[in-house]
Amino acid sequence: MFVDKVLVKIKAGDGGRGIVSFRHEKYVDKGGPDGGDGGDGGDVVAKASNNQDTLATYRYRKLIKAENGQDGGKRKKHGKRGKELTLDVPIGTVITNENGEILADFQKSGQTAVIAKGGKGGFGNAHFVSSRRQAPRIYEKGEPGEQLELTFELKSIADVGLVGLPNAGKSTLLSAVSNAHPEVANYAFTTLNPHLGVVDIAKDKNLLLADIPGLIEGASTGKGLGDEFLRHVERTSVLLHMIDVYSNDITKDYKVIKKELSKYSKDLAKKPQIVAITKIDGFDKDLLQEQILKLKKMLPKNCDIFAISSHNKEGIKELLFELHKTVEKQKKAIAKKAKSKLPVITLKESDDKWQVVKTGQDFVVTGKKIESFAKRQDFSNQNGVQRMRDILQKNGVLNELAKKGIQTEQTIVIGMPEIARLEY
Ligand SMILES: Nc1nc2c(ncn2[C@@H]2O[C@H](COP(=O)(O)OP(=O)(O)OP(=O)(O)O)[C@@H](O)[C@H]2O)c(=O)[nH]1
Ligand SMILES: [Mg+2]
Repeated sequence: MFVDKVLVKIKAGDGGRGIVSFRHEKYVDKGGPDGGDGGDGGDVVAKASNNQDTLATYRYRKLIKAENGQDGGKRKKHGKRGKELTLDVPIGTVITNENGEILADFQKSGQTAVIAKGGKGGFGNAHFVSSRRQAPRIYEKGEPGEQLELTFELKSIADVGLVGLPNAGKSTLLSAVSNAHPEVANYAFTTLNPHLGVVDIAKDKNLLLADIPGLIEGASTGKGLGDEFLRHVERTSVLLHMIDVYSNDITKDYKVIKKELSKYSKDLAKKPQIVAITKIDGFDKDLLQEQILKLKKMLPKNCDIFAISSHNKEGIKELLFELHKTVEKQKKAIAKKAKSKLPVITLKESDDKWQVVKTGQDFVVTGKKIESFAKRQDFSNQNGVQRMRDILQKNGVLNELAKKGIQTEQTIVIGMPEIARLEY
């Protein structure tokens, strides 16, 4: 089976906790604090690889986890950082989060993107020594690693997408030139699912063709089989637009498909296109020239027309040669533009920003930095509560709470969903 869309649960490693520890020295009753920091949790990284053709390996993996950071140790020993987990995905994979935001869009081998960030390790008590605080018992927990439900979608596995009206001869071409055996019949909508076929062009050179169901006028509004399967050719390098030579109105056939493509997406309509007039075996030569002329008037200057027959292989070699040339050119252009490290998605707001909202009796404080800090504190420990209070004070949150009318003993909730609560 050809798997092209999977939902994957990903968990980056948690940060290790910092510890509270004091030096043991022979003649000193209680030595200085020496609790080490926890190590950071491992990130989950996706990487485009030529060795993967499908997303099948992710189909049955319930939760993919990177390693946690280790806790800090005595004698200021820093916990080991969790190992990064790399997931190989095929080129053409697009990764989106729950909100449909694109985290990565892989276009060439070796590209990487961090898709879930590991949590920061917590500080151990050695970190909190100051002139006023000689023997701190303060420590931080590790921050949990990001846990996300992501969609991996393989959009471009084919080089060439075959498009056209039903019965135009798309599947027949695929079966004539590739290793695929799609169903062929003399009626509309023979093909119900996309098929892929590999065409050998030369040694180590091949073309991947995608045959999809035929489109009809109104496909974008659900007519016929709709246009949802166009996503299988969205990422191809070139579209081969196939038109039946026996058509009564060849320009209309062309326009219908063109319109449906642009209704699906402007980018798809702009993709390089080659036109093939099909089934020319046994068709009158003069009439064929007329059909070609009619079409030429419609097409942009640089768009080639090929007259082919899948039955007797006329024009096929030339067509495949041209398709291959166009695909190579497109791939080069795309690889040139692609960066090797994809940017990690940035939050729209700055990390320092926070808000206070009153909900019922509670005052809810949200903000990336404040929440991240709260996740590292141990609220069962008075020191953790005090540090949280200090940070709220330092960032002006306590002031804002006072302005919003908070009273003593009312509750401050950190995070939405709630991470912690403390009394004002
Ligand atoms: N004479 C002749 N007939 C052809 C040729 N190519 C396709 N046909 C015939 O045209 C009909 C439709 O072919 P298909 O390949 O199933 O067409 P399709 O575009 O895949 O159609 P859908 O899957 O319905 O969209 C079949 O009866 C084929 O035998 C050709 O080169 N010459
Ligand atoms: Mg077909």
